[in-house]
Amino acid sequence: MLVEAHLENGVIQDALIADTLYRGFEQILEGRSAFDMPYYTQRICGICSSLHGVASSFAVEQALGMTVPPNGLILRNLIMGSDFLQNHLRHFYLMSMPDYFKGPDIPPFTPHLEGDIRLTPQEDQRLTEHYFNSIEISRNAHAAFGVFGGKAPHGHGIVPGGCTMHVDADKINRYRGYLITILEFINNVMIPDVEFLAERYPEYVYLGKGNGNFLSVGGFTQPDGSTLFPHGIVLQDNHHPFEDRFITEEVTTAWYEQTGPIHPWQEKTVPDKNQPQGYTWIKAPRYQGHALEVGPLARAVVAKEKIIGYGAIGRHWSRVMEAKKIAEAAMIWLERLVPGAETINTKVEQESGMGIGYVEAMRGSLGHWVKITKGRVDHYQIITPSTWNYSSRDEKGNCSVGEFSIRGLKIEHPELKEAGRVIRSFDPCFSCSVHLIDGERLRTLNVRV
Ligand code: NFE
Repeated sequence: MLVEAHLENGVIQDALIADTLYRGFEQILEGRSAFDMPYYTQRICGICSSLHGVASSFAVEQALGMTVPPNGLILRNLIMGSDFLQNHLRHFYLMSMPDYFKGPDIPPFTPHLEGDIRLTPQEDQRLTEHYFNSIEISRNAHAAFGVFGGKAPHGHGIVPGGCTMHVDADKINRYRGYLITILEFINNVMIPDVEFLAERYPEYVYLGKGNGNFLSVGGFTQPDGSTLFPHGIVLQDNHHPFEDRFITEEVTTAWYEQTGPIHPWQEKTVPDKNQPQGYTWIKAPRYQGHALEVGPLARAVVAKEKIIGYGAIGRHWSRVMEAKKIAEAAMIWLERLVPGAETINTKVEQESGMGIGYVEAMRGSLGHWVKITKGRVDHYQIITPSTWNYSSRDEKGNCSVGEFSIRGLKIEHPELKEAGRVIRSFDPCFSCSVHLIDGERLRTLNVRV
């Protein structure tokens, strides 16, 4: 991920945020068996794998007329739930918290990002301990994923038609044992920690807010058809129902063969590194022309739940509270599993069709669109959450929420720490590093994301 920030008098005037890796999964999937989609698409990413597995399963099930038994739906929710929990624990403690406390003088805390640490040495020590405890707890979340998913990441249990794993009392108890440790940690450590940060860094509850437009496509479908996360759109405080037909993607400033704004059914993904206006591999999804924010804060806004602010720590607070909500829901899902009942139904109504799979992933709304002919994939399109949050500029010059959120930010620290704090609050999926190029002094600053 590359962030190019333009500063004047210490204030970010504008920023371009680019992804320098080409994904190419749309081409990889063409011509393959529709039933293999959860296995391929989970490889898009290691931190949100199960969500791609379930989104692709939903899409294939809709295309081929498949029905998932209640146990299968609940098992998938338990797999996705544990995947969310490992993600939220790791993102909060390992990726974001180091922006706000000083760890010991050893890797991975060195080199320290100097400046604006407002904690006492005792408080630094306490958060360092929580940092290491969170690794243990997030490992429990991955172990819970493995109970019903076979392994984590890239679980084998998720398939079109349900989940391959059988349900018995031993597995329920194993999952519950892991979940209890996670819920205790969330309640006793993680929630107090995020509230402590909000208290010590109060302006960051608001700094880095987005453009006021939010999306949730709905997530964690339950056997009665309800979803734990509702779907909807919020445009400047006005709530609207979400409709697939209003989604477009365009590539005006991305490295692809040019098309206008177009729905994913018609879209093609043809890379072209020579596009004169190109600066990134990220396309530009829009909803009725609007760039939208997705993720835990967006889900809370769409659901009309409590939030504490629209800025960087506001996002972290919503993420932590969401972890609690998911862990509590998982306790109930465990009660609803029926040992011995079927978990999968592979009966298909037809061999060809079109299907859409929507899920809420950790970072926000995820969509898969598939056209299948005689059991093989004809066309596949994927829009991931980070594509929404960090899209390229569109034909009207409108930027993503991610670029918008750091405009106007006052910078006092040489490593652009303020911008890093805001960028990381979206939990961007580009692994490794952000490279900040200081144009005046012509040096590149590498900052962990
Ligand atoms: Ni690579 Fe993912 C999530 C998906 S991309 S982490 O959450 O889909 O934003």
